[in-house]
Amino acid sequence: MNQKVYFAGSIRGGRADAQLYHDIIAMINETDQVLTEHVGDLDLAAKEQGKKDQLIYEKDTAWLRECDLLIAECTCPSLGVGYELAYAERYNKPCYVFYRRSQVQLSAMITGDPYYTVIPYETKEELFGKIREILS
Ligand code: 6IA
Repeated sequence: MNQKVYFAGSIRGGRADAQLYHDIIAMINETDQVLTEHVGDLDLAAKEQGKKDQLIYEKDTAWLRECDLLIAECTCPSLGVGYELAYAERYNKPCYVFYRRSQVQLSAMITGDPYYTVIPYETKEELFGKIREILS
């Protein structure tokens, strides 16, 4: 309850799962607080224009230091999400990494690092059930 959650999902890596990110964020926000709501913004491409990358980096790394835990959806590969995972490990933040096993073979740099809790799933119901367990 009321934990600060850093939700990580692909932005420039591709937006195929944007609706899923949106739904995950809404679900987490029912009980806890997502710091990174923009990841689920369905109109992000238009808003991204003109945003300074350095400001994005500074804001996101501040949130990474502030969060209680990180939840990442990694089916769509993203350099930024990989960076965020390494950054969160440096600050000893618990990290839960989700991906759809049938669609992607996750990088060995994530699955090979015992620090991360890697959770494969197939259905949205399964994913939501596991996130609820983590938050409870
Ligand atoms: O390499 P990627 O762009 O796929 O990296 C995605 C990850 O980096 C996400 O988990 C975000 O936390 C972070 N990230 C990437 N771009 C942005 C961003 N752009 N704003 C905040 N975090 C970002 C501006 C969007 C805004 C104007 C709505």
